[in-house]
Amino acid sequence: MHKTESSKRMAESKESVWWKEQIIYQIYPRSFNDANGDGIGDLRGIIEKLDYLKELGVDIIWICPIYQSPNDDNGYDISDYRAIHPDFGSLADLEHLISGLHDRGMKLIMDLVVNHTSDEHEFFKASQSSIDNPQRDYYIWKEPASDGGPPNNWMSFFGGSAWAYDKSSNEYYLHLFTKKQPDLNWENPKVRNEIYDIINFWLEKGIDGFRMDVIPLISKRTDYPDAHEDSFPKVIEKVYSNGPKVHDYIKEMVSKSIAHYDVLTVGEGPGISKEVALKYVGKDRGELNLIFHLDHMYLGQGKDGKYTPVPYTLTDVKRIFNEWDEAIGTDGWISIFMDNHDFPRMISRFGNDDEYRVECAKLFSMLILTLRGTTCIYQGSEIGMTNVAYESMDDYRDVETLNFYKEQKNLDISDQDFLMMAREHSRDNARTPMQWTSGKNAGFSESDKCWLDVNPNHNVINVEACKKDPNSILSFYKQMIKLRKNNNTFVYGQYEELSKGHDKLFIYKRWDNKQTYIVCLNLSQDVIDISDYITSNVTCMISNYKDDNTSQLKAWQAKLFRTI
Ligand code: ISL
Ligand code: CA
Repeated sequence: MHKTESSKRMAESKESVWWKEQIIYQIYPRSFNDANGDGIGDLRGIIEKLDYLKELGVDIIWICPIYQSPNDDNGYDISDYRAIHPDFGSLADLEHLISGLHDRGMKLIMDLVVNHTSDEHEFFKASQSSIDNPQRDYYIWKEPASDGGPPNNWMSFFGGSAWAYDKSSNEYYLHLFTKKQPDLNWENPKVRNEIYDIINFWLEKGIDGFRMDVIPLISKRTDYPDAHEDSFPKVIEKVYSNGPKVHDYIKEMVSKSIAHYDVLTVGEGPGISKEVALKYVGKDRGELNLIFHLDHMYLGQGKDGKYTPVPYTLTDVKRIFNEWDEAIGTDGWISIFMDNHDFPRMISRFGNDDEYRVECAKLFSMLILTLRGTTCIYQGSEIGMTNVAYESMDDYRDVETLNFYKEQKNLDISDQDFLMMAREHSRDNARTPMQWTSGKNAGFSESDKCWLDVNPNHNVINVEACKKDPNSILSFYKQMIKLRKNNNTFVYGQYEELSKGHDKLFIYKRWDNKQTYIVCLNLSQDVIDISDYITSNVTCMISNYKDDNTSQLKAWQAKLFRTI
């Protein structure tokens, strides 16, 4: 072998790691599949669907928190990190799930929520019990401001002050999320060691990594400055996230736990801008493997977040993808996704979930499977699930929706308008039960009542119907997943948008020294000529329409070309 060739191979193999090439599938366990008929999805329910997931072609399953929790925020408020919530099953069920996945060559990553605990966690109970308790400084306690009010003007992600008053000690504790999610004090080395023990406990069970909830929030600016930014995402970025010790903490966490295992770490990155991202995921940083940045997800959030909306366009979405690709390239790594359990359904938000629902769902699958980064598919996207339009606020369960509803008067929104906004923005849009069949409860549960009502459109949108139709969204996902997995150009290849500035087209090139692909997406209902973009000899590999006229894109048409 030539020297150059062998060194090139070495470079390639150094570059190639499983978590770049594999595909993540996110499961919201309460809503995936209910095996025991109590109306709540569970681990046995997931186990029943492992062959479905294998057939889809995904590799890494991320499951949202399944630990013991009073469920103020559906498991993101943990009261015992080493116990499985009985709603979901037992530790034995989890072990069964791990082996079921491993037997199929798949992996499991769990949610690690360690910026905060539940207020029902033993640590917080001790901490709150008295100012002199040795665990008092496991959390962040502050004296009132001079007027007796909260120590500063920080707002919770879910509305209202981020400080809760504790009468018995006349102090406030910090909770960036709900009052029942007090923030841990990472300045305290004892807290950090407790957390590393928890991480090691789960790694020893043989899981394949973690999705780390709000990881850039763990280090606080300990002078607690007031926030003056003009949008909530900016407050997150400039005031809550990227605190002075965040990288020391992540490095320490990795060296004391993660580094001893071949596992994947995905940081959820609220407030991680493209300017600082490489500090978290840069190849040689010894921190995280990849992040979910939220720039495109936070589009449209104004002063207090999603319920004080500001306008944005699809050009902003493209710009964000472009800028992130440029900032990261192959120096670090990100995930590509367009929805999760915290945001509306991707086709309802960015596309057309009505007349062109099928075309749109296929188009967005092509988008998330051909950009540079590890694709993460949220459960239900593979069958084109949509937002739900509940009749009344009584049908909503999400604490964010309900808290902002309480705050609605301050936000100057009428009752009817709030319901309309909830239909557009509520996290429950993404949390309705998975639609397996057109039957009772969409085949999700035998129960008479599910924890959150199923979307009535399950009579049309469901897995069973997709399986019968060779042109279904599900079948398109399978083809796209196969295509990506057989062509590493989509993983490692370079990226460039060819349609910059166009407000309807998103056309880009992915290439390396072996192949060039051109992805053509029409993010509108107009028929658009694309002959200017397809200059060389090309062959169409897949399209979401039957016809193959290379010079035109129909409404929400998506075509993938290979140059020959
Ligand atoms: O949900 C959001 C906006 O509606 C986000 O701002 C979200 O709160 C943020 O990305 C953090 O999310 C994560 O931590 C939260 C939890 O509620 C979310 O479900 C989780 O993904 C607190 O643990
Ligand atoms: Ca159940």
